[in-house]
Amino acid sequence: MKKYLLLIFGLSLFVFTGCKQTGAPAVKSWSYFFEKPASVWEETFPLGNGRIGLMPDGSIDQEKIVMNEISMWSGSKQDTDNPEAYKSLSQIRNLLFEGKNDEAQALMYKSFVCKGLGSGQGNGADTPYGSYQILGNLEIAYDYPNNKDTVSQYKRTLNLNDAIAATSFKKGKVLYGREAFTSFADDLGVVHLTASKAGKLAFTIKMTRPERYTVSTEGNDLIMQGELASGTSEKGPLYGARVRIVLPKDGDIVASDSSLTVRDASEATILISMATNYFGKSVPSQLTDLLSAAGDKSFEELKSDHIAAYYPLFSRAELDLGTTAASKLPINKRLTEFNKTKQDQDLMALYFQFGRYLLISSTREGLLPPNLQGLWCNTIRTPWNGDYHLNINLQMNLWPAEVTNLSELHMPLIEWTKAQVKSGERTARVFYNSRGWVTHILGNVWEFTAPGEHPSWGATNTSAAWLCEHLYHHYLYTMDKKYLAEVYPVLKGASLFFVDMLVEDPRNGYLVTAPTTSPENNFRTSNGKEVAVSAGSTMDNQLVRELFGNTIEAAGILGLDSAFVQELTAKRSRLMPTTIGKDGRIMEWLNEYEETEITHRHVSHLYGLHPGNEISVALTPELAKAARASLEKRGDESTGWSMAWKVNFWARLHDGDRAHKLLSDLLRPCLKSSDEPTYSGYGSGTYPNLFCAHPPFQIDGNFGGAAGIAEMLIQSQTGIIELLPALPSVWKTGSFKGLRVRGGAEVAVSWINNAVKEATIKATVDNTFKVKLPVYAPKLSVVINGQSKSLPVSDGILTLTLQKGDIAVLDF
Ligand code: FUC
Repeated sequence: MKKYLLLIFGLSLFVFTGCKQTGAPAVKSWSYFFEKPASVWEETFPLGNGRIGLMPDGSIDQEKIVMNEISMWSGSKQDTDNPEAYKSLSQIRNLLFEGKNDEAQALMYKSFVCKGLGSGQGNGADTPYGSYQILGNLEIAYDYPNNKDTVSQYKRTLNLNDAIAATSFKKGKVLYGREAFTSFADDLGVVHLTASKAGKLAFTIKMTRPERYTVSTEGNDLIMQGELASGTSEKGPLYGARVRIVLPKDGDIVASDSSLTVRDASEATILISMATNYFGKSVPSQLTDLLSAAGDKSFEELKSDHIAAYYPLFSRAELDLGTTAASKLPINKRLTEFNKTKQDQDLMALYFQFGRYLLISSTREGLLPPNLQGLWCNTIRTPWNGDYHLNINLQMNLWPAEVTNLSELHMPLIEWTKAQVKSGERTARVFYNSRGWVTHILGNVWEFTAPGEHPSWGATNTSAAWLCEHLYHHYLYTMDKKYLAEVYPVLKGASLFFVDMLVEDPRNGYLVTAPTTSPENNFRTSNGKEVAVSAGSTMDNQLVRELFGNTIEAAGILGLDSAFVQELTAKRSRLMPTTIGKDGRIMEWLNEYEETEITHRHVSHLYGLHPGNEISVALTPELAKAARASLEKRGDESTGWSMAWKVNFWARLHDGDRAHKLLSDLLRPCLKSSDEPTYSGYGSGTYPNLFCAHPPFQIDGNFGGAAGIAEMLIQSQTGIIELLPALPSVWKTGSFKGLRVRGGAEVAVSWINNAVKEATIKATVDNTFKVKLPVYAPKLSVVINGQSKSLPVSDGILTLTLQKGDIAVLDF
């Protein structure tokens, strides 16, 4: 009997901890799979540890594993500040104020662009702007006892709980297994190969890349080295990879000049180290140091250390929307099925966890933020240089960071922002004769802050304001005053730029940004010309209002700069408020221009609805109604990231069913047929490996979609915690845990028949929290740290004062 009880206890411990001794709460098993090898790159699995990435394709005979490294950038630092630009600034402004936007834009094309080629129209790999690019391919040619034997039981799975990709199949009578991961503990790529029968594993490995590399061998190590283009006559960035094969049981390794061959083995572990000199360290020594640091660890040790380092991050948040039979389908079929029936809500929960998985895998403290493709690319000329686009894309990548409980993964973006300040100060001075710092739409790892080469999209100059929203956002979730004091100078510098740069528009007396755009939309002037450049745009007003507001608030918290606060307050009151046009929509510009592309993907003038916070259903119902009208006119159909943004917009408008509809659109299979994929993709939506399709693959939609799901479940931007603010009717019963709110708390909620059943709020700092009570739940009981409490409720809002670590359970 005793033994039996012990067994039950042991089993429940196993279930509770998810079998891992990490102390983190267990999440259910999250994975997806294919029943065939990848036929295009967008069917391979992304593995990454924030620095290095692997994408195995699971081929039976010739496997290709794409290798990535987050700092694998060509290019170099350059002076892009054009000293001639400022000379034409006042003329550009005068033309704008005279309504001659087309002439102003033409003058800008001549004079108000960066020095040099800029981003090279997205083809900057060989220029100083540079491009994020593939590190290389690890190619594995397998040799089977009988290559003609048939293959059966093929399965390839990406397990999100372990961050491991596994492939298994039978060839003849031998069962072959492969596991791959990018270790969070040892910072190495690890590929483990097994054969069920002794000595039946044989293969040859090589490394290749489209250009600029040499390969050699040294003992059992295969080495790739190279130099990327700097775009100048100076030396370019250096990179390398070193691959070592370990045979723990049997078999031989034979090295040629450029390959390693394994014969007669039962098991092999391939260790892959990758590095660049971007952070100032020698490539060869990083490569060997990483391999030596892993020492003689067995594969089992490498694997358990990796899981122990990764799982605590992944398991911080959980979402359960129930499962259906469709959950058991291979992912390509699952996507197709979902597109037909819209039944598989669990696919949306998987998309949420996949978004968190991608963030954990593509950025790491001390390194770089996720780029346009996160960490994963398979070419030299990555679309848009795989850079940091700052008129939404980079920012969207970090939307899930705070709310889905990965706050420290916000730091690489915050550090990257700080790193732009020096260059941005020079750009502010040279182009605008302003103090403070500015950056425009383009961003890379070389501190490019000047306007882009095409003013129609390159003139946007409120990107620093948008980045600063992230700096303040991190404070609102952590309430960390020491951190706030560190970033305050960055907010102040961004504000200072606008203090100097804002100019009075004589037509209406408002202070406006000029020249500017509303990314990247065009409008028709009264003389019928199509232009992008304007004086003032709604997004700029919203961003500057928010930046000034946050800077004022931060200065108040830190007790600093009272005179500057007064100046900001005065200027803030002279910005044009978000205004409703005659057609009932939010105006996108200062004037009611007619936009040339009514369904344009950017919905910049709704920045104040999301991620900003000046349009809300509760506080500004008229503006919320106008925002809805704007969205209706823009339509749902768009690029991947735009549909993801719209999930967030509809969530903020508290329309769960419409948010769900947009999420369903985002999950639409984007290839013509999942069995006959075309490489470049077909439309916007989702690739078979769950990557978001702009098209092409762009990771922002994955992150925006995951954040949108969180936004449907919890909101706190108005200072009040709203539980299930945009719950779609089809998410009838479910639960989440580990989502975070502003003010510093973690929230778990379960609901039944679309009504909150129980909510748990755990304070991560001492604070007072306001919770909006659902109107349909009058029988509230509140228990704090196990003790029943009777607390004040006023206007349907419950006030909870908690100390760090306190747990309040609200039972509805
Ligand atoms: C912006 C968007 C495009 C694309 C590019 C990387 O310019 O307008 O759609 O996402 O960034």
